[in-house]
Amino acid sequence: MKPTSAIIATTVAGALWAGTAMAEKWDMPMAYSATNFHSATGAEFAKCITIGTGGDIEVVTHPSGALFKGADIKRAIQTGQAPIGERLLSGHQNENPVFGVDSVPFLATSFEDAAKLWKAAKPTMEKILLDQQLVLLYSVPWPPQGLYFKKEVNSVADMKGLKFRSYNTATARLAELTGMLPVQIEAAEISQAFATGVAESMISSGSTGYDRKVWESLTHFYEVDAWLPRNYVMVNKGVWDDLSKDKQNVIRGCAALAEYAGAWRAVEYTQFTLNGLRAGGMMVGPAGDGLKAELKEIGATMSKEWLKLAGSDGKAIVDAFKAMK
Ligand code: PCA
Repeated sequence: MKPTSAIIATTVAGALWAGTAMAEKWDMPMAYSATNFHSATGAEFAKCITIGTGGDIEVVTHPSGALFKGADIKRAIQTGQAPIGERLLSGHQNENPVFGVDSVPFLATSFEDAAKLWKAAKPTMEKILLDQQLVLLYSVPWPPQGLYFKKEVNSVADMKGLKFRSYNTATARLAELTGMLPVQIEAAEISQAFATGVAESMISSGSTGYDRKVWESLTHFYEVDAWLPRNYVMVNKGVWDDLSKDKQNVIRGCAALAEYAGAWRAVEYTQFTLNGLRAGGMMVGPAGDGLKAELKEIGATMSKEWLKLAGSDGKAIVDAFKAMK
């Protein structure tokens, strides 16, 4: 480069830099498909921050596990590889059983109860996450969890030996207790897992089955309403502490809106996606009484196991939740 063009290039770069000196880009990894209601809520949350900070913080969402896979998102934020992101809360149940409070079978089985359980659990979750250098921003439930199969199932005996896609410790344990073979697979990868026979059954919401078009491989969805797990959005504590109070307030405001909008969408999405499964040719309906009774028994075993593992923190959350009912 000739000296004059080098000077011009430096000056132009300097001018651009001065114009955007305050702007920061925050990449926000998310694990679920772009069309999913959690991802839609996250995209609006991102826009709210960008608008609310006058463009000083531009949040860019990366759904479908495109930037980090679901299982890697929390660590990426803790280590500062990404400033902000969303993950399934109970995905960390293996680190601390308390994270799995929303996946205790038949503890909270409606949107209303799931909201109460979250209210009871939130202060403890905030504290645990803060100790891990993470600030909790908002959390949104998934619709109730039901069972997917590629055949009619009327009892636990019918489930024996099936390859079962799990997404956390509770779902893997459910597989063990029903004689199925658990294989942990991220939602982003389940269409392929079902198509290739790596998995042939799962517990999830109608939403995830709809997002991943599982009617291409599966035939039955039994509404069990076993639990309503939650996603949550977290920000790295160092990044958070470096923000001005004004910016923190904007982000808190956007988070409160997102939590409200996300919870509303979750309810709307429930019937919409169950109808979508039907339109795809699947049988969608409640589990039979016999199967339900067997699942309740397995749920009781899992609840006992969870309470033992989650200790006094777990018990305090469950007691606080029961007091709200
Ligand atoms: N969908 C997510 C978690 C719970 C749900 O409904 C999944 O299956 O991975």
